[in-house]
Formats: sequence, structure tokens, C-alpha cells
Amino acid sequence: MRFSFTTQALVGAVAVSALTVPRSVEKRLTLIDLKQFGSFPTITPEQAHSQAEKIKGPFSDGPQFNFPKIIGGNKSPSAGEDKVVTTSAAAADGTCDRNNPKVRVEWKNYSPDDRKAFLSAIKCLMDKPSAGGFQGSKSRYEDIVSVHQQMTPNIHQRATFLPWHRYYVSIFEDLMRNECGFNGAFPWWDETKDAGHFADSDLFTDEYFGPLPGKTSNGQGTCIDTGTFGGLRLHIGPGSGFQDHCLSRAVDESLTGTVSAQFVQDCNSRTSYDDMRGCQELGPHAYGHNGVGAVMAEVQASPGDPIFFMHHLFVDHSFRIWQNADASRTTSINGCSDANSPCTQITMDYVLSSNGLKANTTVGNVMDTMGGYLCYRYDY
Ligand SMILES: [Cu+2]
Repeated sequence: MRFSFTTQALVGAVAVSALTVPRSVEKRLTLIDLKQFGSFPTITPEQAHSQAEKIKGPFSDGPQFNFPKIIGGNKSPSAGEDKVVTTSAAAADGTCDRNNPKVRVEWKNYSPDDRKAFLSAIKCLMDKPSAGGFQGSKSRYEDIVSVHQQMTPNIHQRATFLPWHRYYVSIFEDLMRNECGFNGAFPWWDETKDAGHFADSDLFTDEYFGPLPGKTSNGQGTCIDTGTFGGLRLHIGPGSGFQDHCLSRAVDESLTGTVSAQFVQDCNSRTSYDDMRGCQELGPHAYGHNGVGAVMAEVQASPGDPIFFMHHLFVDHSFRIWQNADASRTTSINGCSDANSPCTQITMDYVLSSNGLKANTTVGNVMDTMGGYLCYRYDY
């Protein structure tokens, strides 16, 4: 009897093995080479700061940030030499009572019950089978990861970055609500409050997203074996490949330390959308990814770590704060939508796709978070 019990334990019931090996010891042994994950390209906070525009209201004549400029196009009074594409009204699919939108609540103000429900709904997506048609996916959650991996060339380091990721996070929210019964407020994560000590946030405890171990001295990440996602296997990534690997993290607090309110503000002081976007993307956004490390540090399949969504809720918050400073920032956009030379200017009619996860929409539909297609604001 005892013998067969032991045999069962050996064939894979990890929880049972805890009877003989202390889990705290066992989990430290599962390390993973970080080289396979790469990292997000960055600019320095000093660069962002020294080139920050003087905030003089919406018609700043301060120095423009030194990102590649689009040659030609109409002059715009508010954005220097960048072409600004506007539309008279965002064509919204739904309606939104601007006095009563959904409110995204910062994690520290988010109730214990909402926290639990939020984590269970993510777990629920992971436990559901894939809907099919998403390369490499083995769960409903991985359907979402697959979309990011496959869309990567179209959605990073160009103007599409912020609107596309806003659309993407809203799909994640929709699936949690429609397929996993989540009905609370959505959270967001004010990373500037945890800059330099992400690992101390209670986000990274076994009750929630699991621990945030440091990078080992020989450059390895640690598989996350405890918490809501303990033992999670990822099937999409690393990079553009498909290889089973563990959910791993490798925090570098010198990188998370740069995700300061100052850095965010320096980026948000740019009046041109695409200057702001470039600064945010290569600035706070990139440092948050690289700072958490391992799975989060790779561009294509980083949504494999569910903390990705908390991070992108933070990025979306910064975008919304920038938009709040000037009404025209929800009705206009500028910058390249592709990497052609010369590139194609993004327009409000640019189509955002999620490979069928949700119906396509347009940039114009997501620029205003209370425009009808979307209906939310942030608590601060
Ligand atoms: Cu992304």
C-alpha cells in the first residue's frame, strides 16, 4: 500500500512530493536560463528627463523629444512638425454614461474580495480549453497570449502600441467577465509606488501572483512554484517559438527603480502623441518588463506571466493621464503604423485586430476610454 502510494507520488503528483521534500527547498532548484528570453529595448530616464518638454499647457513650444520624425504632412499647432490625423467623432459601438463609467481601482485600494475574484477569474481562463485556432495555445488564457505573440511585429515600436494594448487589455477584461463570471471593478497597478521594491508589493505573494525572486548570480530565473499560478506550464514562447517552459521571474530592482513618477511625467510632458508613446514604450513600459524579468522580459510571449496585465494596466493609466491634459488627445493621433520607408501614417480609422479573439475595432474607438466602445476611467 505504502509502496504504491510512493510510486504515484513519483509519477508526477508534485503536491504529494511535498511530504518528503520541503517545498521551500524544492522550488529553489528549478532555475531557468535567462538568455532565451531577451529583453525590451530601453532609453534612459536621464535621456527622457533632459529632453522633456517644458509643460506650458497644450501648445508647448518646448524642445521636441528626439525620436525619428515623420517628414511631410500637415502642420499642427499642437504637435510641432508631426502630422496629426483627426476625426470629427469617434464612431462608438456602444454608449457610455460619462458620469458613471466603470472605475479601475489601484491595487492598494482594491478590496480583498475583489483581489481574490480577480485572481480566480484569471485562473479560470487558464483552466478553460482553448477555443481553437490560436497557434500553440493549450488554454483559453493562452489564446490571449498567442494573439500577442503573433501580432508582435505590428504592435510595438510604432504608433499602434498604446491603442492596440488598450484594446488588448480590454479583451482580457471581456473574457474574464463573459467567460469566467468576473463582475467586480478592474484593478490597475501604480508601479511608481513600488519602484525599486516590486518584490515587496503584496501582488507578489502566494495569495495573489506568487513570489518575485531575484535574478540568480549566474543569470538564471526561478520557476514560480507557489501562489495562484504555482507550477504553471507555458506553451507559447519563448520568443516566437513554442517550447514548454515554466512561468519564471528574475527581478532586478535597479531596473524597477527607474519606473518612477518622474520618468512617467517626463514622458507625459511631450505634446506629440508619438513622442510620448516612444518615451513611454522604451521608458517605464520597458523597465517594468525587464525589471520583473524572465518571461516578462521577452517581447512576444510576455503575457504568459499574468502580471503582464497589471503592468499594461499601468501603461494604459499613464496614457489616459496624458490624454486628460487636452481633449484633442482623444480625437487625434500621429506616427507610423508600419515600418515601411516612408511609413504609413496611423489614422483614427486604423484597424486593430486580435486575430479573431474579439471583433476588430479602430484606433478611433479606443482613444477615448469613455467613448462608448470602452467605458472606464481610473480612480486617480
Ligand atoms: Cu506588447
